[in-house]
Amino acid sequence: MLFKQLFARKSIEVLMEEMKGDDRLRRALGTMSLTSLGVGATIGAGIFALTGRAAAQDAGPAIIISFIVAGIGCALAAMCYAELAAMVPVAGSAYTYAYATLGELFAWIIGWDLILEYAMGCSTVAAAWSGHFREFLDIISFGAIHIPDYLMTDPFTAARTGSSAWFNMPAVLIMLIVTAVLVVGIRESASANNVLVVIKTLVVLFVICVGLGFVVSANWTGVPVGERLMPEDLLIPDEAKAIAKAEGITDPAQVKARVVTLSTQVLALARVERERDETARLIRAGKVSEAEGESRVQEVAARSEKAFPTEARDQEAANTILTALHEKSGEKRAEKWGLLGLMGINSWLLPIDDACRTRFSPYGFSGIMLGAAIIFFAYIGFDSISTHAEEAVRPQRDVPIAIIASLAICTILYIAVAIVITGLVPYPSISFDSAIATAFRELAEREQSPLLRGAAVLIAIGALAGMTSVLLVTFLSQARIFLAMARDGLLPNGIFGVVHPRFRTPHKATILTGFFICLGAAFTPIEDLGDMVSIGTLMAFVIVCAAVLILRKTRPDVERPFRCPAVGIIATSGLVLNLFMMLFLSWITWLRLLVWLVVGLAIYYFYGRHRSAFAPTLVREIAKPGAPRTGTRLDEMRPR
Ligand code: ALA
Repeated sequence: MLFKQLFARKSIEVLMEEMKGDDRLRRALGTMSLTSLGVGATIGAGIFALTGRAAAQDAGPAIIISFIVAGIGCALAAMCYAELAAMVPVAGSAYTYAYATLGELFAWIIGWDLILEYAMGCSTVAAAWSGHFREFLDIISFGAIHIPDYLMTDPFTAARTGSSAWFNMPAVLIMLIVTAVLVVGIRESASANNVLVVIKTLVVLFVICVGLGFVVSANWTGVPVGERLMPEDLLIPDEAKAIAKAEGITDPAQVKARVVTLSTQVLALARVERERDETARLIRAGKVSEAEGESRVQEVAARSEKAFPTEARDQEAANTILTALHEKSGEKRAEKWGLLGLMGINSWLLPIDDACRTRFSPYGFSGIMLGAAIIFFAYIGFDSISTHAEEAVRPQRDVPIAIIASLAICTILYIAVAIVITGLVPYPSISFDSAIATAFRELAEREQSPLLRGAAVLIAIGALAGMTSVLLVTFLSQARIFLAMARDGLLPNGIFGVVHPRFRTPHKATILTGFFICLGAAFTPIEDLGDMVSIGTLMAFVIVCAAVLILRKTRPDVERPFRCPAVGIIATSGLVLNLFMMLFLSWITWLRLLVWLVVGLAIYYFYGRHRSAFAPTLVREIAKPGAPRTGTRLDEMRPR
């Protein structure tokens, strides 16, 4: 019986029947509002914050290609989303599609997985919001207002850089505000969202237009490969801290200063060494002459020599750290290969990397793919339109158009921003936390230009507005999915299905979810959160592509107002490309995904399967004389 329930599918007819109830959401959103929702949920932390890290340490200027790759993965999935959203235009998104195609167990898995995309996505965006808030205060107060470091980040990130911290306070504050707004109700918030979307889109256009005037082409193709950041560089602060301790330094400020000095010196030495290794490889491969190789090494030495250690004590310390880095580099570099490293596939890909390593793509093919997997986060959100299908005026027409339009707008803007940011700043120096705002602030300082300073303020405001709208729409989408799951009995209806009598919002679910989002934002490193969100969403996209293929076979009869063109090619390529991007994420991210899914399955086993509308007890009740007809709304079948 259980087996039957696990694969029980909610028929499309039942889904459509459910749409007719009185308690459905009001249909008020047209194509423009839906597209605006999509853009609202998409442009945010990914482009304003995560792009910096991925460009600096994963892909280099080739992050531009990473954006194209991730954009293609999303476009393929978007076509599949569009077909399903037009066919099954009810709230719940991929969760509902999975219920209709793959059965209850998969529906639960995807619903649980979507929590990673939406709720954990909010934590990530809130953490990035915090970095921009500090940048904003810094610029407008000329450095006078400064939130202490220990209230700006989570303890784990602080520990990685040799300091300590309590929690990320601004991230918690913005989440508390967003939660309060959503509890009181922004059901009619389309216009507020439109305003935020206009602000952020204008700011992004402004960045592109103004930034293009200041790009230096040498930043795309002139930074020596030896200057790239390597995974083992992350170990430098810890090693430097250990040396400071061994030197008897105890005062935290002095430890920090020593860590900064040693880190700069070690990086300068490591760069020359890496350029030497790289040119030796190229000489062996016959790609450059000995003389050309030597001049490349000299070029890097000249760029770095200012930072070389001069005192004997510093030289000894730097050499100790360099030796430790050499010892651990193999292990750290393998980690970067993600699951591919664990499977040993990196040994095939390494030669490909070497062959296509240039100053434009210093991290090779794997860097481009890893960059794509990370900045994939920036594209997340266009699919949240499908969670609002129930509120669309003409869902079968508007939802597919809005999904494709918002993705197209974001893709074009992202590629342009990537071109600008990597042209403004040499990639190893791009800020990890607030790439665009910091680049403009530094530009303003260099050019001594009040106008550019004003531009930096504008960008910080645009980034804050942008991320706030992502938080609002994403959190709202999470509530929609919980609502759909509660309606089906897979989550407690008393919490996730109830609506506040006055505010008409799912207040209990919002407060509970807001609490967990705050915890995530306060105490978890932003890159770990971002990677979890990316892997969760990629998995959702893979399932959606699979669902379209399955449904074409099992239900060819159902009307499809939008048909994904060349479905065999598009859905299959979407499935493969998104799966391939997943493989580049670290094994620890995979492990976390696995743990997350196991916890989800346990909840389904102990709770959901007993409460679902397909639970055997309920099915028996339905079969009794006088019970509701099969095919009536599932809500009516469930005991109240
Ligand atoms: N795509 C959204 C962002 O970048 C989640 O903030």
